[in-house]
Amino acid sequence: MQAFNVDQVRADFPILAERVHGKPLVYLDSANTSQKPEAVLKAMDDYYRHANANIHRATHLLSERATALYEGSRAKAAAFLNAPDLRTIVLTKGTTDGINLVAQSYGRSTLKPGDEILLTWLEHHANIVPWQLVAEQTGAVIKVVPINEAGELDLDQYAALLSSRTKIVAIGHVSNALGTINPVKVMIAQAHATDAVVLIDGAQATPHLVVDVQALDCDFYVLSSHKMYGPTGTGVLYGRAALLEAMPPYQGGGDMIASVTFEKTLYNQVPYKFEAGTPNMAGVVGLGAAIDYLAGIDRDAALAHEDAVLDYATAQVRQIPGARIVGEAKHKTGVLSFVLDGVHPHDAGTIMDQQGVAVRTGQHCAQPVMDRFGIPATIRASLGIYNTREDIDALVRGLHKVRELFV
Ligand code: 7TS
Repeated sequence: MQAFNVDQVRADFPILAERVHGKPLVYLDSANTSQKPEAVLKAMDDYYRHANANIHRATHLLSERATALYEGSRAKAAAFLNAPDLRTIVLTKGTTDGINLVAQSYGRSTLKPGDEILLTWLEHHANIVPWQLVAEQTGAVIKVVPINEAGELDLDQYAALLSSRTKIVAIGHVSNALGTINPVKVMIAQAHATDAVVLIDGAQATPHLVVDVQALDCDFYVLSSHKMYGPTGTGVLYGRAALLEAMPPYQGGGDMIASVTFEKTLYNQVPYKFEAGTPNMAGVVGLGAAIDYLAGIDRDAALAHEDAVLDYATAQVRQIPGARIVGEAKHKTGVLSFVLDGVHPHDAGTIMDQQGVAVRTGQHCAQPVMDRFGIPATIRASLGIYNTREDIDALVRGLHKVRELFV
């Protein structure tokens, strides 16, 4: 493993050399989707050049290669999350897919009218809407843990909302809109004390934090490859083996069956029971390469670097007249959300783009968070391992330009 060197890391990401509108690209939208290192691009290209065939089926060499690569990525994902065994790793399309799987398979088969699903005000829509769908289908009721002015969960309210009626608790590990890191380990233990099953939405956590599902003791953990330097269209659902074994299939089709007759179909063992149809094999190979890439860097040092850039960004943006930071939790990572008095975030985004600075503006698929703070949208700068203080200086120059034009 190499010491963390941001210049070296930047050189691994070819797109960072791109120019946009004639300016060097300053990419501050990694919470939306991260950029991909050469190693990921190469692994996917190599897959199509040397191994492409359908997995688990044919007896020819290419199919064996494809299957070995696909299953190899499952093993890498298990190691990445410190999952106890390969049966607990379901390869999905991403976080949204993983949450819908759990809601429709586990939730729909176990929830009864009046049962409660506990969410938080910080959730991304992907960790709200699937639960609303299953609540409508089963008569379960959704409860929501409030947040304070800093954008932190109210843990007293969390404890008060947990009861014997609570069957599922679904919590984001890190908020995509504010960057708040939630104390999920203690929250999981509290939920287990009332026998609730806990799903952690790790979409914004795995790009930054080292995650150990056994240490967390969660029941389900979901992530998206594309936010952690892998390709789009792939992700991971970790599930406790006993739960996955007992859950009905989510989708039916090829590869998830043991035998099919018109009278009765027997399902394949986990995790294959949940992987119907031809999966995104090249994407899964890319996910494996992204995990290898992260394994090759000192992640503690990478996080320290990202946090130092976030602290710098916070201090710099605070000095801009009329700027107000939204979300000032004690424990944060990766995200700086703010508003500028007198400027609509979308206008700011457009002016920033013309200067080569890519930020996201809007409600970030977390409308309840915006509603909580009484604002329609924020400007969000989100960080990856490749961002630098120079990127933040460009952000700040861009924001001064925005103020010149609008204020
Ligand atoms: N959960 C969280 C916490 C997220 O941040 C996102 C995507 C999702 C779930 C959904 O992930 P997907 O890969 O299935 O789409 N978040 C964002 C964002 O912050 N900006 O764009 C997408």
